[in-house]
Amino acid sequence: MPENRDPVVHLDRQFWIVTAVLGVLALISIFWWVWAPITSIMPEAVDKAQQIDALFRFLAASGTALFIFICGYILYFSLAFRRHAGTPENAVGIQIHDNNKLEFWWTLAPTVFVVIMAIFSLRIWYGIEVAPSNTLVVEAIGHQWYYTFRYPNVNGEVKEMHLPLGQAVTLHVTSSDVIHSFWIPAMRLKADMVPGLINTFEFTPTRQGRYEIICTEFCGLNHGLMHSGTTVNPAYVYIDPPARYASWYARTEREQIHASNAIEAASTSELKLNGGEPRDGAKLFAAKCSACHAAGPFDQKIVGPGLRGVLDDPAHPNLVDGDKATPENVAKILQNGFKGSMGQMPNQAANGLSNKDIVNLVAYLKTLK
Ligand code: HEC
Ligand SMILES: [Cu+2]
Repeated sequence: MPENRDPVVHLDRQFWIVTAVLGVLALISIFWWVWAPITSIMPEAVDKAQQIDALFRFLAASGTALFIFICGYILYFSLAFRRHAGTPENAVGIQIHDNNKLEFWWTLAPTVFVVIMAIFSLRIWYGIEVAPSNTLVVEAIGHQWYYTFRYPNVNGEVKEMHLPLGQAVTLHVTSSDVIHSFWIPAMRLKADMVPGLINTFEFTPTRQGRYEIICTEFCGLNHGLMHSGTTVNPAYVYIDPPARYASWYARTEREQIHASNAIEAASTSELKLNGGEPRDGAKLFAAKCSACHAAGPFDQKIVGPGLRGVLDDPAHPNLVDGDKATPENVAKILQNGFKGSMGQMPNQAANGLSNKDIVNLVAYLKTLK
């Protein structure tokens, strides 16, 4: 038996025929993915949906083509080089050592492919995550087991989500209790709703209509209700032509102001502010305030100003309503809300706060120095 001599392996005609067949199958799969009627199953309601579908087509096409080649060759080689009858059981197969040319190409090709994939994905991700200015800022908040939405200058939370066609939207997503997940299939956008954390999307609605919202994270017994298909809390996003959106917005702003006035009168009683528990306040802050307020400096604005030093900042001796920054006056803002140049600070009822909650929150805000 000749030793230490590289055997010459010829790829015969059969191999090239198999390769050609696999190539044709791969091409068919690529054409299928380029053509696949995704939008007849799920419409593309925002600009990002088109980009995400393009990425999906690219990934699915390249994945399927690779799958066909890899599985095809595994099958072919295991048949072509199987042990033939008559070969001794302990026979040793052909020993192949380095092949620099082959190794060079099988390193380079996947590297280039992965880099292309990364650039393609990152560009889309960047567009989803990074805010251009002058967008409509909407917040979606998960609850057990429904969603509410906040709009600039609208008091409290509303139950329906309306968006104007063609206007850029910044959507902040958070939760008031447990982790939910916010998914609008027609937008191809999904994010966890986490108490105390805000996930953000940027997109522009491009297609009018009513689209379903689905909670995709098991969030308790009635998780299944957080789906448009249910009759209890049907959750939809409506993409309206600008004029219809404007009239919905105007009506909602009016209705919400009315609702909160009624509650405001009931809650303007004086509070005793001593005995607050900062740790309870911190928890409340994470759950109910952090969607709009950072625990950072005043200029670190989310919807409202950052609240570090709200009671202890020589640069801001007064609160946004012009009153002195005292615990009593902060409590007053928490009770009554305040509408100023930045937007609407919701009142006690809209934020779902008990009097004790306010006392704890003020105690917590005092610790933010
Ligand atoms: C929907 C968003 C939103 C939520 C939720 C919210 N705030 Fe505000 N808050 C605002 C806005 C907007 C302002 C500023 C109003 C203005 O001046 O235009 C504000 C102002 C304030 C101020 C006055 C700050 C200053 O420097 O004068 C305090 C204090 C405050 N909020 C505390 C809270 C606390 C505590 C919570 C949680 C219970 C909370 N806010 C929840 C939007 C919000
Ligand atoms: Cu949920």
